[in-house]
Amino acid sequence: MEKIAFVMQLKAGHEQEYQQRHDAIWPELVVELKNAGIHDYTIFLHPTTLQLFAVLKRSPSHTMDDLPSQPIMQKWWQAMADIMETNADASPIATDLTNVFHLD
Ligand code: RM4
Repeated sequence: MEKIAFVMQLKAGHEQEYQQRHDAIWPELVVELKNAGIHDYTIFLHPTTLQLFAVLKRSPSHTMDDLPSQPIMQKWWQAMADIMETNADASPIATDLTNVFHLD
């Protein structure tokens, strides 16, 4: 199981809205993410920079690379685009992080 982390960016003034939308995450999106081999997916919000720190585990046979072409993923990204910094296709701008330390 591989653990990866990346950072996204929330737009100012949308902290509560971001929380509420994830509290009500679509069950079909959860199924899609799990089917892609994702487990133990957490997003933390930085209180002042509004960076969204995401960390997740993925199975060796994960299909995360196919997620951007899945209709439910595209629909979620479209629905989130008003409160996140996004690319032209509405996917969130995400910067992959380098793992520099781990303690089991
Ligand atoms: C985030 C963002 C990510 C998605 C999670 C569930 O706000 O859209 O791409 O994986 O939600």
